[in-house]
Amino acid sequence: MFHRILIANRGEIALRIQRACKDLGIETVAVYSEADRDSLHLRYADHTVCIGRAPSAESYLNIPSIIAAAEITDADAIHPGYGFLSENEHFAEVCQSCNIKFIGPAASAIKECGDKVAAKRLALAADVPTVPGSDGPITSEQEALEVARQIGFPVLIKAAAGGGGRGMRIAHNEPSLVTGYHSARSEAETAFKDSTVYLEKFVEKPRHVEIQIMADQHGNVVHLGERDCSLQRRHQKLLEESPCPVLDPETRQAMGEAAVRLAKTANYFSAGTVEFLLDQDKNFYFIEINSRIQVEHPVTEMVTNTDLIREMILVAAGHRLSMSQEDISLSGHAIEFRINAEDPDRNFQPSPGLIEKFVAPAGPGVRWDSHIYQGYRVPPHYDSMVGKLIVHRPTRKEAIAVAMRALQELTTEGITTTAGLFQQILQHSDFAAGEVDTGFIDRYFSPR
Ligand code: MV4
Repeated sequence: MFHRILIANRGEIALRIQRACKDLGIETVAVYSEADRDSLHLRYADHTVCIGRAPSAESYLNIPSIIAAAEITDADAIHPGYGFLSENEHFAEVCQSCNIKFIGPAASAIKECGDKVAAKRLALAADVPTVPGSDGPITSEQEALEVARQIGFPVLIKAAAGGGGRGMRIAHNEPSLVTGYHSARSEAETAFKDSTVYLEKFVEKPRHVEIQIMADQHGNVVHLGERDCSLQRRHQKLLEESPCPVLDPETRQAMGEAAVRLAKTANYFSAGTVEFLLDQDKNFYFIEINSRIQVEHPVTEMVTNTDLIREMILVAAGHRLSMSQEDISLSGHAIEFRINAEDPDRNFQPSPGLIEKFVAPAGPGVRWDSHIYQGYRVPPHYDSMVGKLIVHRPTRKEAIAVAMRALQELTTEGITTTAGLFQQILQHSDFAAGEVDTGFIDRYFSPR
C-alpha cells in the first residue's frame, strides 16, 4: 500500500481525499497556491508544500512544481481530484516516468476518453447505443450536409476535444449547418488546438443520466447505479440525484451493463463515469466518458454505501475491487446541492470574500463536504463552489424535506450563495414531480 499520497488539488475535494487517506492510515501531502495559505486541507496534512502563485496555471496546473513537491516529500502516489490535472494524459505519463503512481486510469485511457470521436467508436465496438450521427470526424461542408440529410434536422455539431458544451452548435437547416460547421471548427481550434468536429442528431429535451463505474487492474468492472444531472445552467451542474426519478429497473440494468461493456472494451481501470442522454421515450444514448472522480460522486456513495475515493486508492495500488456486482444495491434517495459563492439574482456573478459567520448543516440524513469555516476568505481565483450539501433518506420526498431543513440551517454570512435558489427549486411542482430536463433552469430561473 502507499505510504504517502500527494493531493494535487484544493478545496473540498482535497479535504475529501485527505480523509480517505487518513482512514486508510496513509500520510498526506497538501500542495497549495499563495492564495490558499489559510485553506483547511493544509491544517490536517502531514506535509505541506507551496507550489506557486494564485493563478492555477502557476500552481495547481504547474506539473514541474507538483512533481518536485512529490519528490521532496517522498510521496509515492498523487491523487489529482477533479478538474485541474485530473484528465491530463501528459501529467499521468510524467507521474509514471517519475515512479509516482497516478491515482486514476492509465494515460492511454485518459487520452481515449478525452477524444469524443474515439470514445464513440469504443461505444460502437462495445455495442453501446450511441446517438445517430457521423460516427467519425466530419471534414467538409459536403460531408456535414450528407450526414444531416441522412439523419434529419435538427443536428448538433460537436468538437471531438470538447465536452461540457464547449464548441457545440445546433443546426435546424442546411444554411445554419454550413455556418455552424465553420464556427464550431474555429471555436474548437481556439479552445483546444484541435478543430475536429463530428455530427449528431439533436435529442430534444434530454435528461442527463450518468453511470458510475469502478474497475481494477485485473479486469473486474462494476457499475454503481446512475446519477441524474439534468438540472444544469450553461453546462454547469447545480444539483445531482440518485436514483434517477424516472428510470425503471430494466433500463437501469441495461445502462449499467452497457457502461461495464464499454469499460471492459477500453481496458479501463479506476473510477469513471459513462454519460448518457435519456430521451422522452426512455431511450438512452452514450455521449461521453469522464475519466476522473466527479464532483457528484457522494450521491452514489450514499445510495450504494461505498467509499469511492478509498476504492480508487486501493485499485491504484493494485488491489482487486472490494465488491462484486452482486454486492451492490441502491438504497434510498440521495441529492447533492452545489453551494456556490454566486449571486443568482445577479446572473450568477461570483461572490467571493470573507465568511463572517458560518454554521454547517447537520442532523439525520445530512452530509456536508466543504472546506469553508468561519473567518475563511473565499479567494476569487478559482471556481466558486464552497461546499456540497448531500442528503440521503429512504424516499425522494423525504430527501427533499431534509434538504429544505438543511439549506435553512446553512449560514454563510458575508458571501452570497446558491442556497436560496435551491429552496425555490425544491418548492417547484415540476421538481417535486421529478419532471426536469436539461432546459429546466433556463425556463424557470434565468432572468430574461
Ligand atoms: C447533446 C444534446 C442533445 N443531442 N447531444 C451538452 C454537453 C455535452 N456533455 C453534451 N451535451 C448535449 N449533447 C445530442 N445529440 C444535448 C446536450 C445538452 C445537455 C446535455 C446534458 C446536460 C445539459 C445539457 C444542456 C444543453 C445541451
